[in-house]
Amino acid sequence: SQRHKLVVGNWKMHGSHAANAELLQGILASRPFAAEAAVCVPFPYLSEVAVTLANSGLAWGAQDCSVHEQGAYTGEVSSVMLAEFGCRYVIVGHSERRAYHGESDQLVADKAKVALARGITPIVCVGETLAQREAGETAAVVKRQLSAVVHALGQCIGEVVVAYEPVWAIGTGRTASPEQAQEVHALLRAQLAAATPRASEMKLLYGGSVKPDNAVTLFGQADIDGGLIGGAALKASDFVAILRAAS
Ligand code: G2H
Repeated sequence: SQRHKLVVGNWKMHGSHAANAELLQGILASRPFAAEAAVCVPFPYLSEVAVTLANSGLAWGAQDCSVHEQGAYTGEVSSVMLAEFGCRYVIVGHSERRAYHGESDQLVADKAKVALARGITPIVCVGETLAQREAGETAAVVKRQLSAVVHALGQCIGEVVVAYEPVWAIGTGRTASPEQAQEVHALLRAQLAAATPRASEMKLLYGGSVKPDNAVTLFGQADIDGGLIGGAALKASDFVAILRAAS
């Protein structure tokens, strides 16, 4: 496709001062990248990552944000704060947050809206569980999840990145086949096209056990514009190999 590929590392709750420095140096040593690249890191590391990656060509972001801008919300981090640390992206609605923190479609949509209002691109995650796939509900589930975001954002929907992450493929080593992923991406793109003329420019990422050896075929699909990478984003050589696959 004409769309420039995007590869985003989702570090989840991994890292340490020492490990982050080594990982980032390993990635930066392999510049320049043909694809656009970013890492979404745990909140406490945003400050050091912002310093290390300033003007590096590698963008950074967070893995969640509050739906509120400030106030008595103990433990929460706002998009206003993320903007102060130079975040270009924030992941919202990852299935781990939907499942372990009870995040609803509406909350995820509202988070995407507050992030965009602060100039941060939300990476909105959607995806079905294994039970939903087996019940033939995949299309309905992702449609419902995306629909909440479309309604919340209106024409601004064209500014988000969407990540399709089938829950059964996350961290399991079980990747969706390129055909299975493409099928859902095509549905998502069609749904977006009904909402915005910019749908054809929007980036739709695939996430769920993307590795160096499956990245090329996944990224070769017509509606897959890159990946959201978990486990393989923690090793510089793997992340760089995936970035190369996106070139
Ligand atoms: C899916 C993905 C990153 P992994 O959650 O968001 O993780 O590549 O480890 O399946």
